[in-house]
Amino acid sequence: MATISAGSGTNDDAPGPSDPRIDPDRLLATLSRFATFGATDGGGLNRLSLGDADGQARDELCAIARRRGYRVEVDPIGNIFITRPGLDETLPVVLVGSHLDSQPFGGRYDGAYGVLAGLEVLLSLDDAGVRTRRPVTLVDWTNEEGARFSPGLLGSGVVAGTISLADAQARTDADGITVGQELDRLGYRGAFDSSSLAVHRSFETHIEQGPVLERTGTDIGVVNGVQAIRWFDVLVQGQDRHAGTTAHSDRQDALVAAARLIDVVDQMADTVDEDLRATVGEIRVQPNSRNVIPGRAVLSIDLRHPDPARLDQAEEQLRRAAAEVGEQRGVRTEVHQVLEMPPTAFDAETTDLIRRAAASLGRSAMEMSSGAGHDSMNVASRAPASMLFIPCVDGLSHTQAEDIHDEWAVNGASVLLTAVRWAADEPAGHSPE
Ligand code: HGY
Ligand code: MN
Ligand code: MN
Repeated sequence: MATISAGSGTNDDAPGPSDPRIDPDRLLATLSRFATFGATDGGGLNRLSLGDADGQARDELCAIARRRGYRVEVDPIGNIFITRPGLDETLPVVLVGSHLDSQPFGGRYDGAYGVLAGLEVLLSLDDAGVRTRRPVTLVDWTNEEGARFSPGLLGSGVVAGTISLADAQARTDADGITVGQELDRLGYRGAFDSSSLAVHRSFETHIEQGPVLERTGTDIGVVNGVQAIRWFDVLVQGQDRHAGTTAHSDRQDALVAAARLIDVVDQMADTVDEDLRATVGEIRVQPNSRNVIPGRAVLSIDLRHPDPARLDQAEEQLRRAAAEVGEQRGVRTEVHQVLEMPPTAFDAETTDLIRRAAASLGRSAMEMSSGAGHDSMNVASRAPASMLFIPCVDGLSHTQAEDIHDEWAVNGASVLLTAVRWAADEPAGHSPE
């Protein structure tokens, strides 16, 4: 059980610092400012990883950090680590943060809230003149979403070792541009050795991206884990032919074959079980012309379930259906796995710190697991990690309609500040592992 020093970790002879508090106006103003980087007409964000808008957001974050005298380090996959020094720089850091990249027509808070609530924690410690025992490091993870460069969780995956740096830098977008080229273009191919970063505890703050907290009127989600994720690309190769001269019996129509597979994926909530989440989010058709029978189709598939055995079942059904459709429609099908994340159980002690921080501030809290994926899945493989959620309106996320209430934003940052301070002041000998 963590022993939490009530103090603030300052040296005894200095005048006592004031108790650090979140500055609500500053937090809300920062959220609004960052929502201008990649703002869409629909009130959301189009801030794809390593695009110009992501570059602007990254530059702004680093500029704020440098003005405050924090250490700014960038690793070779573009992850940004901003450190507020502690009394003892030899101790492992307390890590906060999330991601600044968004979905193509995503929301203003998915990821950005976690980065900017983490920034507000550092600024609040400054304002109160509090020097924590351990350094506190804020991270912006590269390409969490995987919308432009697949797979997602890319930057944290390199640090966790789930993908090599070379493979990650070589990933290409739909136009064949690589991650490495974009890192160079924006100036974010750094040299910091993030694999050597020693982390005492990690706290990621995020919107729930689901309806439970709002529906139950609960302030804080204390997240104990994340369900398993598996992504696939399915290639369907037929033959493009003239739409007017080719009898249906002579067709090898890749799009019709793909449509059969989309139906199979949609039925998996019945054929596997109702807790399975199976989605075909993307289809790329070639040549994509009205009067050409499509010769090629590529589907993106996202499968999630708390139990990996159920994902095995879903994967087996997908592979069997692809083979059968290939036979029936005279097309070649290939199923390629592009991401595999096992279910994650967060560190119990770190999770308990969040629970107790919420209680100390009189905030209601409930324990929950996450349906959405997060970089903390990768962090948890290297350090004691956990997450805290705030509600979002109607549980909406990955849409421009994503929204939060100001009070929710402030509650989450306040609980984060308390948990971070306690963790950062845990005795040097305390090793949560
Ligand atoms: O896909 C996810 O679960 C995350 O929101 N990127
Ligand atoms: Mn996110
Ligand atoms: Mn997301």
